[in-house]
Amino acid sequence: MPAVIVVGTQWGDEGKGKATDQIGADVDLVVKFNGGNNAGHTVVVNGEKYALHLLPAGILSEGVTPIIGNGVVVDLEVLFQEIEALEARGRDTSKLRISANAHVIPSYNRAMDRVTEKFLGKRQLGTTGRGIGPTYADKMNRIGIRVQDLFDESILRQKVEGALSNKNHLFTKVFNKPAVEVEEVVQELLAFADRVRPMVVDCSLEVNNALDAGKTVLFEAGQATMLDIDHGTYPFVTSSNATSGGACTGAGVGPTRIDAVVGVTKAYATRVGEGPFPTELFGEEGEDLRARGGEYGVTTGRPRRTGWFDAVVGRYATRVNGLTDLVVTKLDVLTGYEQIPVCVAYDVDGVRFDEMPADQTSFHHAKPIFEYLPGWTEDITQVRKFEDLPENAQRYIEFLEEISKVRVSVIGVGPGREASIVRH
Ligand code: 2SA
Ligand code: GDP
Ligand code: MG
Repeated sequence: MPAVIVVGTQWGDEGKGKATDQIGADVDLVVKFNGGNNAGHTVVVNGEKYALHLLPAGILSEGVTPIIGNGVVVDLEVLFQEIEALEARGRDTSKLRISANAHVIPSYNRAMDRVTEKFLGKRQLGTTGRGIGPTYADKMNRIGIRVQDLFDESILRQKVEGALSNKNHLFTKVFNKPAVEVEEVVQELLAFADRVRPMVVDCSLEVNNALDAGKTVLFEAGQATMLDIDHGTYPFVTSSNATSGGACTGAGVGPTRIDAVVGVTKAYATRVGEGPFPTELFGEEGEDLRARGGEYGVTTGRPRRTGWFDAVVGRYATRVNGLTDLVVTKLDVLTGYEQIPVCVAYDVDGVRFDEMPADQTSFHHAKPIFEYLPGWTEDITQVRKFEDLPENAQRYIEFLEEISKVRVSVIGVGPGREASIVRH
Protein backbone atom coordinates (compact mmCIF):
# COMPACT_ATOMS: atom_id res chain seq x y z
CA MET A 1 0.00 0.00 0.00
CA PRO A 2 1.77 3.19 -1.11
CA ALA A 3 -0.16 5.69 1.09
CA VAL A 4 -1.66 4.69 4.42
CA ILE A 5 -3.25 6.86 7.09
CA VAL A 6 -3.28 5.70 10.73
CA VAL A 7 -5.88 7.29 13.02
CA GLY A 8 -7.24 6.75 16.52
CA THR A 9 -10.91 5.78 16.59
CA GLN A 10 -11.68 6.68 20.21
CA TRP A 11 -10.33 9.37 22.57
CA GLY A 12 -6.63 8.79 21.98
CA ASP A 13 -4.03 6.43 23.42
CA GLU A 14 -5.34 3.48 21.45
CA GLY A 15 -1.79 2.40 20.71
CA LYS A 16 -1.26 4.36 17.50
CA GLY A 17 2.43 4.69 18.36
CA LYS A 18 2.91 0.94 18.32
CA ALA A 19 0.82 0.51 15.16
CA THR A 20 2.70 3.28 13.36
CA ASP A 21 6.02 1.87 14.45
CA GLN A 22 5.03 -1.57 13.18
CA ILE A 23 3.63 -0.52 9.83
CA GLY A 24 6.28 2.21 9.63
CA ALA A 25 9.14 -0.27 9.73
CA ASP A 26 8.40 -1.07 6.06
CA VAL A 27 7.68 2.40 4.69
CA ASP A 28 9.86 5.19 3.32
CA LEU A 29 8.23 8.26 4.88
CA VAL A 30 6.24 8.72 8.09
CA VAL A 31 4.43 12.05 8.27
CA LYS A 32 2.84 13.44 11.41
CA PHE A 33 -0.01 15.64 10.19
CA ASN A 34 -1.76 17.17 13.22
CA GLY A 35 -1.35 18.06 16.88
CA GLY A 36 1.92 18.68 18.62
CA ASN A 37 3.56 17.67 21.87
CA ASN A 38 0.17 17.05 23.45
CA ALA A 39 0.51 13.60 21.88
CA GLY A 40 2.08 10.79 23.80
CA HIS A 41 2.96 7.65 21.87
CA THR A 42 4.61 4.70 23.56
CA VAL A 43 6.70 2.35 21.48
CA VAL A 44 8.46 -0.66 22.96
CA VAL A 45 11.39 -1.93 20.89
CA ASN A 46 13.35 -4.95 22.14
CA GLY A 47 11.99 -4.35 25.63
CA GLU A 48 13.11 -0.70 25.57
CA LYS A 49 10.37 1.84 26.04
CA TYR A 50 10.26 5.12 24.12
CA ALA A 51 7.74 7.89 24.79
CA LEU A 52 7.35 10.15 21.76
CA HIS A 53 5.46 13.42 21.84
CA LEU A 54 6.26 15.68 18.92
CA LEU A 55 8.38 13.32 16.86
CA PRO A 56 6.64 10.91 14.46
CA ALA A 57 6.76 7.30 15.68
CA GLY A 58 8.57 6.40 12.44
CA ILE A 59 11.70 7.98 13.92
CA LEU A 60 12.51 4.65 15.55
CA SER A 61 12.74 2.76 12.28
CA GLU A 62 15.98 2.79 10.33
CA GLY A 63 15.57 3.85 6.73
CA VAL A 64 12.45 5.89 7.40
CA THR A 65 12.35 9.63 6.75
CA PRO A 66 10.14 11.16 9.46
CA ILE A 67 8.43 14.44 8.56
CA ILE A 68 6.64 16.91 10.80
CA GLY A 69 3.89 18.14 8.46
CA ASN A 70 2.43 21.61 7.95
CA GLY A 71 -0.62 20.68 10.06
CA VAL A 72 1.49 20.20 13.20
CA VAL A 73 2.20 22.85 15.84
CA VAL A 74 5.80 22.73 16.99
CA ASP A 75 7.28 23.61 20.37
CA LEU A 76 10.89 24.10 19.31
CA GLU A 77 12.31 23.58 22.77
CA VAL A 78 10.52 20.23 23.05
CA LEU A 79 11.60 19.30 19.52
CA PHE A 80 15.27 19.57 20.41
CA GLN A 81 14.83 17.99 23.83
CA GLU A 82 13.25 14.95 22.18
CA ILE A 83 15.93 14.81 19.51
CA GLU A 84 18.69 14.99 22.12
CA ALA A 85 17.04 12.35 24.32
CA LEU A 86 16.80 9.92 21.38
CA GLU A 87 20.35 10.62 20.22
CA ALA A 88 21.56 9.96 23.78
CA ARG A 89 19.96 6.50 23.50
CA GLY A 90 21.79 5.81 20.27
CA ARG A 91 18.90 6.56 17.89
CA ASP A 92 19.64 8.35 14.63
CA THR A 93 17.43 11.41 14.14
CA SER A 94 19.37 12.96 11.26
CA LYS A 95 16.66 12.18 8.70
CA LEU A 96 13.99 14.22 10.49
CA ARG A 97 12.37 16.89 8.32
CA ILE A 98 9.94 19.65 9.17
CA SER A 99 7.51 21.63 7.03
CA ALA A 100 8.27 25.32 6.48
CA ASN A 101 4.54 25.95 6.96
CA ALA A 102 4.19 24.27 10.37
CA HIS A 103 3.30 26.73 13.10
CA VAL A 104 5.51 27.14 16.16
CA ILE A 105 4.25 27.29 19.74
CA PRO A 106 5.72 30.43 21.34
CA SER A 107 6.00 30.40 25.15
CA TYR A 108 3.17 32.93 25.44
CA ASN A 109 0.75 30.33 24.08
CA ARG A 110 1.69 27.85 26.79
CA ALA A 111 0.88 30.56 29.31
CA MET A 112 -2.35 31.37 27.44
CA ASP A 113 -3.42 27.68 27.48
CA ARG A 114 -3.01 27.45 31.26
CA VAL A 115 -4.65 30.77 32.05
CA THR A 116 -7.68 30.20 29.79
CA GLU A 117 -8.23 26.78 31.36
CA LYS A 118 -8.11 28.39 34.78
CA PHE A 119 -10.60 31.07 33.78
CA LEU A 120 -12.99 28.47 32.35
CA GLY A 121 -13.43 27.23 35.93
CA LYS A 122 -15.94 24.37 36.05
CA ARG A 123 -16.17 24.35 32.25
CA GLN A 124 -12.47 23.61 31.77
CA LEU A 125 -11.43 21.09 29.10
CA GLY A 126 -8.55 19.34 30.81
CA THR A 127 -6.03 20.30 28.13
CA THR A 128 -2.45 19.12 28.29
CA GLY A 129 -1.33 22.72 28.90
CA ARG A 130 1.13 22.60 26.00
CA GLY A 131 -0.19 25.68 24.17
CA ILE A 132 -1.89 23.63 21.44
CA GLY A 133 -5.30 25.37 21.38
CA PRO A 134 -4.00 28.96 21.44
CA THR A 135 -1.49 28.16 18.67
CA TYR A 136 -4.15 26.70 16.36
CA ALA A 137 -6.38 29.68 17.24
CA ASP A 138 -3.57 32.03 16.15
CA LYS A 139 -3.22 30.06 12.92
CA MET A 140 -6.92 30.52 12.16
CA ASN A 141 -6.79 34.16 13.28
CA ARG A 142 -3.84 34.60 10.90
CA ILE A 143 -1.54 35.84 13.62
CA GLY A 144 0.49 32.63 13.92
CA ILE A 145 4.27 32.26 13.61
CA ARG A 146 5.49 29.65 11.14
CA VAL A 147 8.77 27.74 10.98
CA GLN A 148 9.78 29.74 7.89
CA ASP A 149 9.42 33.02 9.83
CA LEU A 150 12.48 32.09 11.89
CA PHE A 151 14.64 32.82 8.84
CA ASP A 152 13.60 36.44 8.34
CA GLU A 153 14.21 38.40 11.50
CA SER A 154 12.30 41.49 10.47
CA ILE A 155 9.22 39.49 9.42
CA LEU A 156 9.46 37.48 12.63
CA ARG A 157 9.53 40.67 14.72
CA GLN A 158 6.52 42.09 12.87
CA LYS A 159 4.57 38.89 13.35
CA VAL A 160 5.39 38.60 17.05
CA GLU A 161 4.39 42.26 17.49
CA GLY A 162 1.12 41.58 15.69
CA ALA A 163 0.32 38.53 17.81
CA LEU A 164 1.20 40.23 21.08
CA SER A 165 -0.71 43.44 20.42
CA ASN A 166 -3.99 41.75 21.25
CA LYS A 167 -2.64 39.04 23.55
CA ASN A 168 -0.93 41.52 25.85
CA HIS A 169 -4.23 43.27 26.23
CA LEU A 170 -5.74 39.99 27.41
CA PHE A 171 -2.78 39.07 29.62
CA THR A 172 -2.68 42.41 31.42
CA LYS A 173 -6.31 43.63 31.42
CA VAL A 174 -8.19 40.34 31.73
CA PHE A 175 -5.86 37.76 33.22
CA ASN A 176 -3.83 40.05 35.55
CA LYS A 177 -0.54 38.84 34.13
CA PRO A 178 2.52 40.87 33.11
CA ALA A 179 2.82 41.87 29.43
CA VAL A 180 5.07 39.69 27.25
CA GLU A 181 8.05 41.50 25.71
CA VAL A 182 8.25 41.27 21.91
CA GLU A 183 12.04 41.17 21.90
CA GLU A 184 12.17 38.33 24.40
CA VAL A 185 9.96 36.17 22.19
CA VAL A 186 11.90 37.06 19.06
CA GLN A 187 15.16 36.02 20.71
CA GLU A 188 13.59 32.85 22.14
CA LEU A 189 12.55 31.78 18.64
CA LEU A 190 15.67 32.97 16.80
CA ALA A 191 17.79 30.86 19.12
CA PHE A 192 16.50 27.77 17.27
CA ALA A 193 16.79 29.09 13.72
CA ASP A 194 20.20 27.67 12.82
CA ARG A 195 19.36 24.22 14.14
CA VAL A 196 16.00 24.06 12.39
CA ARG A 197 17.17 25.39 9.01
CA PRO A 198 18.73 22.16 7.66
CA MET A 199 15.57 20.19 8.47
CA VAL A 200 13.11 22.44 6.67
CA VAL A 201 11.30 21.10 3.61
CA ASP A 202 8.16 21.59 1.54
CA CYS A 203 6.21 18.69 3.06
CA SER A 204 3.69 18.46 0.24
CA LEU A 205 6.42 18.26 -2.40
CA GLU A 206 8.39 15.62 -0.45
CA VAL A 207 5.32 13.44 0.03
CA ASN A 208 4.08 13.71 -3.54
CA ASN A 209 7.54 13.16 -5.02
CA ALA A 210 7.91 10.07 -2.87
CA LEU A 211 4.55 8.69 -4.02
CA ASP A 212 5.39 9.48 -7.66
CA ALA A 213 8.61 7.51 -7.25
CA GLY A 214 6.66 4.47 -6.01
CA LYS A 215 7.68 4.92 -2.38
CA THR A 216 5.41 4.23 0.57
CA VAL A 217 4.16 6.92 2.94
CA LEU A 218 2.45 6.54 6.29
CA PHE A 219 0.45 9.45 7.69
CA GLU A 220 0.34 9.36 11.49
CA ALA A 221 -2.45 11.03 13.47
CA GLY A 222 -2.11 12.47 16.94
CA GLN A 223 -5.12 12.28 19.30
CA ALA A 224 -8.23 10.66 17.80
CA THR A 225 -11.63 10.78 16.11
CA MET A 226 -13.59 11.76 19.22
CA LEU A 227 -11.06 14.52 19.96
CA ASP A 228 -11.25 15.94 16.40
CA ILE A 229 -12.17 19.63 16.30
CA ASP A 230 -14.99 18.99 13.77
CA HIS A 231 -16.12 15.44 14.50
CA GLY A 232 -15.30 14.97 18.18
CA THR A 233 -17.20 15.75 21.35
CA TYR A 234 -16.86 19.52 20.91
CA PRO A 235 -15.88 21.53 22.94
CA PHE A 236 -14.10 18.69 24.77
CA VAL A 237 -11.70 18.12 21.91
CA THR A 238 -8.26 19.10 20.75
CA SER A 239 -7.85 21.94 18.23
CA SER A 240 -6.89 20.01 15.11
CA ASN A 241 -8.35 17.49 12.65
CA ALA A 242 -7.26 14.13 13.99
CA THR A 243 -9.43 12.25 11.49
CA SER A 244 -8.22 10.98 8.11
CA GLY A 245 -9.13 14.19 6.26
CA GLY A 246 -6.55 15.95 8.41
CA ALA A 247 -3.82 13.94 6.70
CA CYS A 248 -4.63 15.58 3.36
CA THR A 249 -4.62 19.14 4.64
CA GLY A 250 -1.93 18.55 7.27
CA ALA A 251 0.57 17.04 4.85
CA GLY A 252 -0.43 18.52 1.50
CA VAL A 253 -1.59 15.36 -0.25
CA GLY A 254 -4.78 14.84 -2.25
CA PRO A 255 -7.43 12.34 -1.12
CA THR A 256 -7.12 10.51 -4.46
CA ARG A 257 -3.62 9.41 -3.48
CA ILE A 258 -4.65 7.61 -0.29
CA ASP A 259 -4.85 3.82 -0.51
CA ALA A 260 -5.80 2.73 3.01
CA VAL A 261 -7.04 4.21 6.28
CA VAL A 262 -6.21 2.15 9.35
CA GLY A 263 -8.13 2.84 12.55
CA VAL A 264 -6.61 1.90 15.88
CA THR A 265 -8.92 1.04 18.77
CA LYS A 266 -8.48 -0.41 22.20
CA ALA A 267 -10.46 -3.56 22.99
CA TYR A 268 -12.09 -1.34 25.65
CA ALA A 269 -12.12 2.48 25.93
CA THR A 270 -10.30 5.28 27.75
CA ARG A 271 -10.42 9.03 27.85
CA VAL A 272 -8.16 11.62 29.49
CA GLY A 273 -9.43 15.14 30.11
CA GLU A 274 -13.02 16.29 30.51
CA GLY A 275 -16.06 15.53 28.36
CA PRO A 276 -18.75 12.89 27.81
CA PHE A 277 -17.83 9.20 27.85
CA PRO A 278 -20.99 7.02 27.81
CA THR A 279 -19.40 3.66 28.73
CA GLU A 280 -17.25 5.08 31.55
CA LEU A 281 -16.69 2.91 34.61
CA PHE A 282 -16.47 4.49 38.02
CA GLY A 283 -15.18 3.46 41.45
CA GLU A 284 -13.47 0.12 41.87
CA GLU A 285 -14.45 -1.19 38.45
CA GLY A 286 -12.90 1.79 36.69
CA GLU A 287 -9.81 1.63 38.88
CA ASP A 288 -9.44 -2.10 38.21
CA LEU A 289 -9.45 -1.65 34.41
CA ARG A 290 -7.05 1.33 34.75
CA ALA A 291 -4.64 -0.83 36.77
CA ARG A 292 -4.88 -3.81 34.37
CA GLY A 293 -4.27 -1.58 31.34
CA GLY A 294 -1.71 0.76 32.95
CA GLU A 295 -3.85 3.69 31.84
CA TYR A 296 -1.91 6.86 32.65
CA GLY A 297 -1.19 9.76 30.29
CA VAL A 298 2.15 9.51 28.51
CA THR A 299 2.54 13.30 28.36
CA THR A 300 0.98 14.50 31.61
CA GLY A 301 0.85 11.31 33.71
CA ARG A 302 -2.85 11.90 34.36
CA PRO A 303 -4.92 8.81 35.22
CA ARG A 304 -7.10 7.92 32.24
CA ARG A 305 -10.81 7.38 32.64
CA THR A 306 -11.73 3.82 31.64
CA GLY A 307 -14.81 2.12 30.19
CA TRP A 308 -16.10 -0.61 27.87
CA PHE A 309 -15.87 -0.74 24.09
CA ASP A 310 -18.40 1.58 22.49
CA ALA A 311 -19.59 0.33 19.09
CA VAL A 312 -21.53 3.52 18.36
CA VAL A 313 -18.20 5.35 18.52
CA GLY A 314 -16.62 2.50 16.51
CA ARG A 315 -19.15 2.74 13.66
CA TYR A 316 -18.91 6.53 13.70
CA ALA A 317 -15.12 6.34 13.38
CA THR A 318 -15.43 3.87 10.49
CA ARG A 319 -17.69 6.29 8.66
CA VAL A 320 -15.95 9.62 9.42
CA ASN A 321 -12.51 8.27 8.55
CA GLY A 322 -13.49 5.87 5.75
CA LEU A 323 -11.63 3.09 7.55
CA THR A 324 -10.39 0.17 5.48
CA ASP A 325 -8.92 -1.77 8.42
CA LEU A 326 -9.05 -1.86 12.18
CA VAL A 327 -6.23 -2.62 14.61
CA VAL A 328 -7.57 -3.78 17.97
CA THR A 329 -5.02 -3.28 20.74
CA LYS A 330 -4.76 -4.45 24.33
CA LEU A 331 -6.89 -7.55 23.96
CA ASP A 332 -4.59 -9.11 26.58
CA VAL A 333 -5.83 -6.57 29.16
CA LEU A 334 -9.32 -8.14 29.04
CA THR A 335 -8.04 -11.61 29.97
CA GLY A 336 -9.65 -12.78 33.20
CA TYR A 337 -13.03 -11.03 32.93
CA GLU A 338 -15.87 -13.52 33.24
CA GLN A 339 -17.94 -11.55 30.79
CA ILE A 340 -17.17 -8.38 28.81
CA PRO A 341 -19.84 -5.74 28.21
CA VAL A 342 -19.86 -4.08 24.77
CA CYS A 343 -22.01 -1.02 24.14
CA VAL A 344 -24.00 -1.68 20.96
CA ALA A 345 -26.34 1.36 21.03
CA TYR A 346 -27.41 4.25 23.28
CA ASP A 347 -30.55 4.93 25.20
CA VAL A 348 -31.13 8.68 25.07
CA ASP A 349 -34.03 9.62 27.33
CA GLY A 350 -35.91 6.46 26.36
CA VAL A 351 -35.08 6.53 22.63
CA ARG A 352 -32.65 3.99 21.10
CA PHE A 353 -29.79 5.43 19.04
CA ASP A 354 -27.75 3.04 16.89
CA GLU A 355 -25.75 5.90 15.41
CA MET A 356 -24.06 8.86 17.06
CA PRO A 357 -26.66 11.47 18.10
CA ALA A 358 -26.33 14.60 16.00
CA ASP A 359 -26.46 16.99 18.93
CA GLN A 360 -24.31 17.39 22.00
CA THR A 361 -27.13 17.36 24.55
CA SER A 362 -28.30 13.92 23.41
CA PHE A 363 -24.76 12.57 23.53
CA HIS A 364 -24.38 13.88 27.08
CA HIS A 365 -27.59 12.00 28.00
CA ALA A 366 -26.59 8.76 26.23
CA LYS A 367 -26.74 5.63 28.40
CA PRO A 368 -25.05 2.52 26.99
CA ILE A 369 -27.10 -0.49 25.93
CA PHE A 370 -24.78 -3.43 26.55
CA GLU A 371 -24.41 -6.90 25.13
CA TYR A 372 -22.36 -9.25 27.29
CA LEU A 373 -19.75 -11.46 25.70
CA PRO A 374 -18.18 -14.44 27.48
CA GLY A 375 -14.56 -13.87 28.59
CA TRP A 376 -11.45 -16.11 28.68
CA THR A 377 -8.80 -16.85 31.29
CA GLU A 378 -5.87 -18.14 29.21
CA ASP A 379 -2.75 -15.96 28.89
CA ILE A 380 -2.81 -14.71 25.29
CA THR A 381 0.34 -12.59 25.32
CA GLN A 382 2.36 -15.23 23.42
CA VAL A 383 -0.31 -15.98 20.82
CA ARG A 384 0.65 -15.00 17.27
CA LYS A 385 -2.08 -16.70 15.21
CA PHE A 386 -5.78 -15.84 15.33
CA GLU A 387 -6.77 -19.53 15.44
CA ASP A 388 -4.63 -19.99 18.57
CA LEU A 389 -6.63 -17.42 20.55
CA PRO A 390 -9.17 -18.86 23.00
CA GLU A 391 -12.50 -19.29 21.24
CA ASN A 392 -14.17 -16.53 23.27
CA ALA A 393 -11.37 -14.09 22.42
CA GLN A 394 -11.89 -14.91 18.72
CA ARG A 395 -15.62 -14.35 19.15
CA TYR A 396 -14.97 -11.03 20.89
CA ILE A 397 -12.86 -9.79 17.96
CA GLU A 398 -15.38 -11.04 15.41
CA PHE A 399 -18.12 -9.23 17.29
CA LEU A 400 -16.14 -5.94 17.32
CA GLU A 401 -15.53 -6.38 13.60
CA GLU A 402 -19.19 -6.95 12.84
CA ILE A 403 -20.54 -4.05 14.90
CA SER A 404 -17.79 -1.62 13.90
CA LYS A 405 -18.40 -2.48 10.24
CA VAL A 406 -14.74 -2.81 9.37
CA ARG A 407 -12.31 -5.69 9.12
CA VAL A 408 -9.99 -6.29 12.07
CA SER A 409 -6.63 -7.00 10.49
CA VAL A 410 -4.27 -6.73 13.47
CA ILE A 411 -4.75 -7.62 17.14
CA GLY A 412 -2.41 -6.42 19.89
CA VAL A 413 -1.69 -8.83 22.73
CA GLY A 414 1.12 -6.92 24.46
CA PRO A 415 3.07 -3.65 24.27
CA GLY A 416 6.09 -5.01 22.36
CA ARG A 417 6.58 -4.67 18.61
CA GLU A 418 6.29 -8.44 18.23
CA ALA A 419 3.18 -8.90 20.39
CA SER A 420 0.66 -8.80 17.54
CA ILE A 421 -1.55 -11.11 15.57
CA VAL A 422 -1.84 -10.26 11.88
CA ARG A 423 -4.90 -11.67 10.11
CA HIS A 424 -4.41 -12.26 6.42
P1 2SA B 1 -5.09 19.87 24.12
O1 2SA B 1 -3.90 19.95 25.05
O2 2SA B 1 -5.64 21.22 23.77
O3 2SA B 1 -4.86 19.01 22.91
O4 2SA B 1 -6.25 19.16 24.99
C1 2SA B 1 -7.58 19.09 24.52
C2 2SA B 1 -8.20 17.73 24.79
O5 2SA B 1 -7.50 16.72 24.04
C3 2SA B 1 -7.07 15.70 24.91
N1 2SA B 1 -5.78 15.16 24.49
C4 2SA B 1 -5.43 13.89 24.63
N2 2SA B 1 -6.15 12.80 24.99
C5 2SA B 1 -5.48 11.63 25.04
N3 2SA B 1 -4.13 11.49 24.85
C6 2SA B 1 -3.40 12.56 24.50
N4 2SA B 1 -2.05 12.53 24.59
C7 2SA B 1 -1.41 12.19 25.88
C8 2SA B 1 -1.21 10.68 26.03
C9 2SA B 1 -2.23 12.80 27.02
C10 2SA B 1 -1.61 12.91 28.40
O6 2SA B 1 -0.81 10.08 25.05
O7 2SA B 1 -1.46 10.10 27.09
O8 2SA B 1 -0.47 12.53 28.68
O9 2SA B 1 -2.34 13.47 29.26
C11 2SA B 1 -4.04 13.83 24.33
N5 2SA B 1 -3.63 15.05 23.94
C12 2SA B 1 -4.70 15.87 24.05
C13 2SA B 1 -6.91 16.40 26.27
O10 2SA B 1 -6.91 15.47 27.35
C14 2SA B 1 -8.11 17.32 26.27
O11 2SA B 1 -9.27 16.60 26.63
P1 GDP C 1 -1.08 6.33 21.39
O1 GDP C 1 -1.16 7.72 21.93
O2 GDP C 1 -2.30 5.94 20.62
O3 GDP C 1 0.18 6.08 20.63
O4 GDP C 1 -1.06 5.34 22.64
P2 GDP C 1 -0.23 5.50 24.00
O5 GDP C 1 1.19 5.13 23.76
O6 GDP C 1 -0.52 6.82 24.64
O7 GDP C 1 -0.96 4.41 24.92
C1 GDP C 1 -1.05 3.07 24.54
C2 GDP C 1 -0.39 2.19 25.63
O8 GDP C 1 -0.72 0.84 25.40
C3 GDP C 1 1.12 2.23 25.63
O9 GDP C 1 1.56 2.09 26.96
C4 GDP C 1 1.51 1.01 24.79
O10 GDP C 1 2.80 0.51 25.11
C5 GDP C 1 0.45 0.06 25.20
N1 GDP C 1 0.05 -0.95 24.20
C6 GDP C 1 -0.15 -0.79 22.86
N2 GDP C 1 -0.63 -1.94 22.31
C7 GDP C 1 -0.76 -2.82 23.34
C8 GDP C 1 -1.27 -4.16 23.44
O11 GDP C 1 -1.72 -4.77 22.48
N3 GDP C 1 -1.29 -4.72 24.70
C9 GDP C 1 -0.82 -4.06 25.81
N4 GDP C 1 -0.88 -4.67 26.99
N5 GDP C 1 -0.35 -2.81 25.74
C10 GDP C 1 -0.33 -2.19 24.53
MG1 MG D 1 -1.10 8.71 23.68
